[in-house]
Amino acid sequence: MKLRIYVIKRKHLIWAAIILAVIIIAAIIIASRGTNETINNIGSQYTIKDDINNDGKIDSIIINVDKKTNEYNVSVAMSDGKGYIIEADKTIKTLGYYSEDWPMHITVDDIDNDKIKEIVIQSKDKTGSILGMYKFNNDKFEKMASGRYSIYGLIKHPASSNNFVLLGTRNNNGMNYNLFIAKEGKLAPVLSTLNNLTLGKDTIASFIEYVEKKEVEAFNQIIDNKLTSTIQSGNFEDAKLSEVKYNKDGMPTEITYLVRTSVQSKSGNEALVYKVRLSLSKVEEKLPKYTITDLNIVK
Ligand SMILES: [Ca+2]
Ligand SMILES: [Ca+2]
Repeated sequence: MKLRIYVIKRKHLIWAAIILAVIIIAAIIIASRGTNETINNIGSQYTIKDDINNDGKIDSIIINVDKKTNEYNVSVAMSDGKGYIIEADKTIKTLGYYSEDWPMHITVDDIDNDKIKEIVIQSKDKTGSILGMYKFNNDKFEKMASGRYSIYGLIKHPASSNNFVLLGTRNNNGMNYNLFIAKEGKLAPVLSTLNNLTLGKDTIASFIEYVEKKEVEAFNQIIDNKLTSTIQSGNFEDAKLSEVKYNKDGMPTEITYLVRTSVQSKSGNEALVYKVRLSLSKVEEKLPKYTITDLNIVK
């Protein structure tokens, strides 16, 4: 009798171990899928599912790469069966070219708060980074913004009913940030100085400089030293401001960026994406200063 009880218990243990293993494997699969969705990098063919036109039904953004030219084509299949092509900017003339170390990155955001979601495409052409922002309006996709921008961000500020949009470029002096107010499908430049919305521009510029191995001394002052070993030498591609947290005065206290870079490896160039968290460290002459307090490689 005692022996029988022992056998049943052992069976239970084996089953418990099997169930535990299945749960762990499922958790790993779910966790890795979650990371992929956050990054949304696109290979040679990819579909993004989202409700663009706010009819409660899921639509598909279909991304294809021309096998001969490596050029991207992006179209949208709405749930009602209608299809739409997203046209490239007439000056830039392309939505971008695929490469393994710098694939297209698509963000779906309701930029102007009208419940219809806009499509933001970050990519590269033969000159460098390009960005296109498209709005579904009057039964077609219209260009809301486009240009040689390398940073995109959607900012929902607690003191404003309209969203702000950040479009940044990189120049010899660091980063150049342009802020816009998004309203009724249009982006209007923010003319008044929004001192507290520097969004850690100088800190992120120093980070990029450090990735490309310049300005090392200045960089030490704006990063928690134990984080520098995470950084690999590479080339900056583009970035996205992914999250902003505010204090009660509307001052950003924590800003998170996804920064895409390319690193050299034996098998060629590879994409490396950093998640960089900046925290407010001090305010100097009303300007907030930020240090890097967390840094992870997410791909
Ligand atoms: Ca829909
Ligand atoms: Ca919208």
